[in-house]
Amino acid sequence: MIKLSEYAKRRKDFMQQVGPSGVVIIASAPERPRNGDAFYPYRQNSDFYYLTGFEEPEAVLVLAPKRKEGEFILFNRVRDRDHEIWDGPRAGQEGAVHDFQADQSFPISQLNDLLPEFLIGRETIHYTLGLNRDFDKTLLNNLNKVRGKIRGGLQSPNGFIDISNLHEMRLLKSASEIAVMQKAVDITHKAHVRAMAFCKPGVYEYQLEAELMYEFQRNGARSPAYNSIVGSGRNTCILHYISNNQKIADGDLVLIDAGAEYQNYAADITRTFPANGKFTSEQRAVYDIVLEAQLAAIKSIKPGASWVSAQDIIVKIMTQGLVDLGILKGSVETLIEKEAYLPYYMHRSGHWLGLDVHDVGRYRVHTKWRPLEQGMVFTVEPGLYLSSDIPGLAKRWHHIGVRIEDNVVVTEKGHQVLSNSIPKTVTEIEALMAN
Ligand SMILES: [Mn+2]
Repeated sequence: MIKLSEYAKRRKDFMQQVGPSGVVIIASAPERPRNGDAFYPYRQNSDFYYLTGFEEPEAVLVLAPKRKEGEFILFNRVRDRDHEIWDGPRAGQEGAVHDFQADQSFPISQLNDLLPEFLIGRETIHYTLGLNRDFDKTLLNNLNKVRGKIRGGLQSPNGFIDISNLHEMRLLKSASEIAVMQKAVDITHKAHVRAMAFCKPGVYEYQLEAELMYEFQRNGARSPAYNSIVGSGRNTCILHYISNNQKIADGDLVLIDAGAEYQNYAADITRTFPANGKFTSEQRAVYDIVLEAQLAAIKSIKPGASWVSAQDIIVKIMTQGLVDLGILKGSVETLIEKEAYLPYYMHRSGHWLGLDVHDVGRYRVHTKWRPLEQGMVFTVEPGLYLSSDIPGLAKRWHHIGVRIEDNVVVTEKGHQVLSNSIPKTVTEIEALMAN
C-alpha cells in the first residue's frame, strides 16, 4: 500500500519543480464504452493516480503552488443517493478532503465556473495536450475565457508545458512502490507456474489464459496489466499475439507474456516452454541462447551502466548463437554491424515498468542513452523468433519463438530481479512440467 503521506510528498516535490508561476491540471481517465451501454472496467489515469491515489472517474486535479486557499484542489462527483444505489459509494467533497487530503474539493459540475480562477495569475499550464480530446476542449475553452485578462497586475497563462517532470519522478520508484511491484510479480509468478503445469497438447491457448486469470484474480489483482499473450507454435513468433484461440499441438512451444496489475502497478513477465513438457533439441538450442543473453544482460545492470548496454550484450550473444546454429553465416562483428539479427530479434531489450506497463520516463538524455539510477524498474526481455516467413530458414527451426522476460530494479550497488524465482532454465521448466 502506498500511504497518503507518500502521495502528499509527490505533490509537494512536483509543485516545487513547477513553481508558483505554474499550475498543474490533470483529468481523470474517461470511462470507455465497450458496446451498447456496457463499459470497460474503469482504470484511473496513471499520472492522476500517482499524485492522488484517487480512483473515481469524472474528476480533475488542480495543483496550484503557493495558493493561499490551498494548493491541492480536487473536482469530483457529488455524493448522490440514487447513483450510489446503482453504482456504489463515492467520496464526495467531504471524502476528497478527509480521505485524500485535498485542501479543497468542488463538485465536478462547477468545473467550468471555477477553473478560470485557477488559471489567472499563472504563466504556464502544466498539462499534456492531445491525450484526452474532450478535456483538451474544456481546458482551452476556459483558457480562452481568461486570455488577455490582467487582473490586479496578474496575467493569464501564455503556454503549456507537458508534464515530463512528473514522468521523471515516476521513473524512480520508492521502496513502497517496489514492494507493491514485488507483489504484482509474486502473483504473476503463481499464474505462470499454474499455466505451465496445466499445459498439455490438445488444450487451447485461451485455457492457459484462464489459468493465468484465475491466479491473478484470486490473489487480488483484478486485471492483467495488459492483454495476456498466449501463443503456441507459429504464434510464438507474433510479438503481440492476443487472439489466444488456437489449439496447442504436441511438439509446439508455448510463449506466455502476461503480468498482473496490483494496486495499479504492473508486472510484465514472459516464459516460453514446450507444450508436452520436453524441449526438442532445436527448441532447447534456441532457448539456451536467449537465456544466456538474458542472464548476461541482467548481470550488467547497476547504477551508472548505460540503458543501452543490455541491448548491446543481447545482440552480441544472440548473433553469436545464430552463427553457432548455422542460421547466420559470417563474422559476428560484421553481422552485428549489418544488423543481420533483425529478422530474428526486432525489438529493444526492454522498457521502464511501473504504473504503466510501458512506463513513462525518457530513455535518452540530450540524445545520449541515459545511465541507470537506483530505483529504476524495467524489463529485460530478449527473444528469438524463427518464423517460417524468414526466407531461407531451414524447416527444422520453423515456429520456434522464444522470449524470456524478467522485471529488474536498479539497487544502490547493482540490481535485484523481482521475478528471480519463476522457473526459467530448461531443467527447472521440464521438472515443473513433469509433475
Ligand atoms: Mn515487456
